[in-house]
Amino acid sequence: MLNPEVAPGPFTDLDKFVFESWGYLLIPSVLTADEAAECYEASRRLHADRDRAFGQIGRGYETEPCLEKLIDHPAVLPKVRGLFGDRFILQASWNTMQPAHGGVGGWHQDGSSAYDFKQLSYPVPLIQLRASFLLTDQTNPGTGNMELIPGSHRSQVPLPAEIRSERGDVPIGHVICAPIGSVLLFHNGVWHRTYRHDGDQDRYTAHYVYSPPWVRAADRFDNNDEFLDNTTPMRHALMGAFERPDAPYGASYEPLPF
Ligand SMILES: O=C(O)CCC(=O)C(=O)O
Repeated sequence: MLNPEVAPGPFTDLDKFVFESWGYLLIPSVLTADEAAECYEASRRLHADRDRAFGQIGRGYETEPCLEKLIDHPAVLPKVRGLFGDRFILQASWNTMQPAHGGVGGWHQDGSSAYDFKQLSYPVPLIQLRASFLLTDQTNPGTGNMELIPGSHRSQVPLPAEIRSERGDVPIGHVICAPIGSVLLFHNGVWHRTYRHDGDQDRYTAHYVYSPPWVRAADRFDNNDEFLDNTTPMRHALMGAFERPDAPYGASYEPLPF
């Protein structure tokens, strides 16, 4: 299957071309099967108190060390830096559960329905760059894959309303097939949905969303002080926690401690 596969780590000129063309990259097998299994168990704990229905839980990094480690994973962070430069934040982290035998999700672009990113400019700017760690094997279609429409972040027209309301198929829909532990990195403007899941095991995916520093966090109103006190300098900085001496987000905004 044709996949925009790239190597972990440095963001190369070819990575940039692939990302600009399709709006996403796939880094295969970033986590070992054991690491992914540890994150899977952590995900189960996060979702333990809710119904077994599709749903997303934020801030898992505050209580689950294996999910905290993914915030600045060395296979992924250089790509985020390559796209955003030296100043960006973790805008949100969502841990998604799709129950066994779950159907397809609705097509959408990421952003804010309160003020759509496409009101800002064309093409839709890169405001939310998402790294999705696949915590289950998704080498075959029908395993709770993500489905993306390549290049759709540049489409001047929306996906037709009837396709969206019927959750219909699209001839250029790309069902991402990748082994456990792979990472999908994608632009907020790419139309995407959750693909169907025919398997017997609930599917969990750990999503990490990076943004310019002035974007408001979406998984928290405030940072958790205990987490900030105990985490690494890089993760502390990625939470957007810094002293604002005079002009917030001005020249005093320190680059990340790479
Ligand atoms: O199925 C998932 O894990 C992600 C769902 C989705 O499309 C989203 O969070 O925007």
